[in-house]
Amino acid sequence: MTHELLIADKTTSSWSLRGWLAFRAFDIPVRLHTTRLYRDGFAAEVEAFAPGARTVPVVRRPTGAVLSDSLAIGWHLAEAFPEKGLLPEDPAARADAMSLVAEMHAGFAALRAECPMNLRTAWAGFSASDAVRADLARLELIWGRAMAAHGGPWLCGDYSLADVFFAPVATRILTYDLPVSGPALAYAKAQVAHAPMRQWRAMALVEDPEDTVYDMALDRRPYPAPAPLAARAVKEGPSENSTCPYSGDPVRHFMAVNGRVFGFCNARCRDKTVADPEAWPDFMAIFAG
Ligand SMILES: N[C@@H](CCC(=O)N[C@@H](CS)C(=O)NCC(=O)O)C(=O)O
Repeated sequence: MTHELLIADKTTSSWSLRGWLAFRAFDIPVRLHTTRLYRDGFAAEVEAFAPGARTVPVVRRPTGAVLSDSLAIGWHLAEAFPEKGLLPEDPAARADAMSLVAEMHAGFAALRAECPMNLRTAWAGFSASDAVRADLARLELIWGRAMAAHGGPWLCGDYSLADVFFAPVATRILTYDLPVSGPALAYAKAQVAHAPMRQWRAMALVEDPEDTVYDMALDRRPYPAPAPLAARAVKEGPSENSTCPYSGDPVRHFMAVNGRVFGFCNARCRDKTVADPEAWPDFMAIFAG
């Protein structure tokens, strides 16, 4: 029996990202369902998945009970899987992580409204309003305090729910080139280089259609993440591996990287790996082997 999670567009749905990271970053099994924002049928699909829910992410527990908000999902998983480390064990770090999560969930309205998440691109020449600058000043204060108190490398020591909730804020700092100090910039860079974040973006690039909803009237810059290994889909093998690195099933779809060919059981697994091979530890294990 597995939790089921309904999310929307990976490129732009920052709350979906938080819901997914709360499972993925802590290796908690989940069955994923996807809908699309701003389309006829969104409300009906959410309602069909979980009666009474109105937004994504939404979780259906194995018992059938519903969690219809990212904060509730985070608290529930921390409680249901105490061994997974969603919240630090140290009481002081745990209290700080809970405060950071709650403040992110309730606040930073200007930053969220004026800098929508878009993982396909970065923008040149964005000018931060006074309200966004005030949000950034608050971020710097609470991030700096938490890291100084708990020693890093993440906000409250090891990666925790606090980092989950600030992941889409970190991408905005980089994609809008927001004015922050060195430590906040370094934290934002660590967030976009984190493997689960890279996995989410790789899936966004291959699964989401281009969408103009959050386009800005600004020039585009390349997305500021580590450059992926150059890989491409190829029609045929043979491949070095006979079974898929993810499912263990026989390979039928192929990818070339560094002059070598690897196989996958389906095109979706192949394509998400083409988008960013190093994001996927199971693939990298055979690549390095
Ligand atoms: N407080 C909610 C916010 C969720 C939310 O606003 N999700 C957006 C997508 S990122 C949504 O479902 N929007 C659709 C709508 O508001 O109709 C949470 O933390 O989960």
